[in-house]
Amino acid sequence: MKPLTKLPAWKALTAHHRTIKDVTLRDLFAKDAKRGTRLTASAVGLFLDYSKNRVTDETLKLLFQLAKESGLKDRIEAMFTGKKINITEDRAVLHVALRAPKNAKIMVDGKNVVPEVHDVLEKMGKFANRVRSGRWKGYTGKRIKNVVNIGIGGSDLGPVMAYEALKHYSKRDMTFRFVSNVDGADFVEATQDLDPAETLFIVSSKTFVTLETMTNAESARNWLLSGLDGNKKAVAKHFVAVSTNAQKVAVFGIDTANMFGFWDWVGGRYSMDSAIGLSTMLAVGPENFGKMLSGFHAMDKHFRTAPLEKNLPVLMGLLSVWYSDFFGAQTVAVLPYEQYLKRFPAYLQQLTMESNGKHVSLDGTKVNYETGPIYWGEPGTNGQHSFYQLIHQGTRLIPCDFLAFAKALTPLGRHHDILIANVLAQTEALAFGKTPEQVKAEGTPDALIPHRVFEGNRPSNTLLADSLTPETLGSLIALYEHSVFTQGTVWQINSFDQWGVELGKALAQAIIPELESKTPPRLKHDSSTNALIKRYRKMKG
Ligand code: G6Q
Repeated sequence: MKPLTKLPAWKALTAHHRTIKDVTLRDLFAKDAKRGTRLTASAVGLFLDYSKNRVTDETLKLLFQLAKESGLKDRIEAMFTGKKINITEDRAVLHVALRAPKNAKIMVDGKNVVPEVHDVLEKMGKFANRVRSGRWKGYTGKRIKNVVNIGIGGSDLGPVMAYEALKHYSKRDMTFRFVSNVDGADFVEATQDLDPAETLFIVSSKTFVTLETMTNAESARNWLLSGLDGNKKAVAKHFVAVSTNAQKVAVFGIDTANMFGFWDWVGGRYSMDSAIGLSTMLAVGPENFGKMLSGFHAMDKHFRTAPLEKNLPVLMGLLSVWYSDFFGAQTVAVLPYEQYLKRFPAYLQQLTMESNGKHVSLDGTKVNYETGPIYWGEPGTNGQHSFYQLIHQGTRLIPCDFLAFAKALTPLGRHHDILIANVLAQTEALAFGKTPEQVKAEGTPDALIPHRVFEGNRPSNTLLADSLTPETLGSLIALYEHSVFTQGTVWQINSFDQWGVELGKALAQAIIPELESKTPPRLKHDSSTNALIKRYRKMKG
């Protein structure tokens, strides 16, 4: 594979950018009355309007050409057929197998992995039904009313996002909490009003060695035992595990009969529809969980089979490359106009930035172009009253993804029309702005005109779906997963490892004993770290 910047399409895009960088969306729309309906695509219930992007037909042609020259179709096939595309960890990347139908066949090392996936789903379903119906009893015979998921990173962000997103479908007489941070406040606040006799902990950890999760799991066990007269037998009734490491699970004291497994070909941030989603299933039931998986699968099929020009993840991924590498955009804002998606931007931050925050290409050479942009966002309309100012009138270009649903899950008077009017108004204002002439015509004093001008030409995507169902949620997440894949493929990076989180972990392990030691430790860090350690030791007393 040629380096990215040597590909003909890249060179052509560089030249093309010079001709288009000053073209405005106002002009593009004025010249093409059909632009707003033409530059759209839809699949599996998601409608994408990408007309308010700074692209022409030529731009799109070149971006598709770039995808072709990057071997995107082959890479997609390599992922879906279980090739070990995570080359730094020598692993297949098969989150798509987690939502494949029972009769599908996906081979890893000569073995079809789909039956195992469905075995685990079935086991999860039986367990979820027992807990939800009250047949699974706690140690004292009380039914389980509270579920606390303990996990971090990929073992937390997906579950908490999905719980919030699907709360409308959840069992309201049960309480769900999520503990991730090693900051004790997280555990204490999550459990302070819970009765141990009615509480089930799910310890979710692929490796079962993660410092934060194991520290929280220990505290959970102590909390449970001190609330249940210290009888260790209680652990089996109040703890289950989601892990790939049966040995460590057994050492912790959890009956491996109550362990739900997954596989090394599921990356943490791609694991929410594996057993890591057990808390989601407990909340919304196996049937809704299945519907969510079918939504994921529908998008998988679309990504694998649709032509590039109509392929939603490809379109969104290529647009992100266009802004990151040619317009120098540093970030992408994701703005859901749906309160239930309040944790969606946080979830996407891990998915996108852990996947594509890489500085070397697959062959280990340092890249000479920008890779993964910073993803961020908050639900609308709240963001409008805080950071949108900078998007509208700041000096930076911030491409935005607006997400909206035609039907509210909780209709309330005029709320939904008002909400949707706002999302449409924002995309319109960003694209077309307000000229000095328009501002003047409103009677604005001359001195104030520059302050009240909106330059416009701020690009956005609008994603519209019918309503936030489990299926739609699945499709939406898969859309972003595959957009990330498209971007990573163009950038020739490995989107599936995360070595960048290792160094800090290792250094923390060295510092813990230095903070805890009774006698002053011999410190060998830099002068800043040494001084901070000394200061902390003194301050904590
Ligand atoms: C995700 C990462 C990371 C991981 C956590 C938790 O892709 O691998 O966020 O999910 O570090 O790991 P464990 O599940 O092993 O505890």
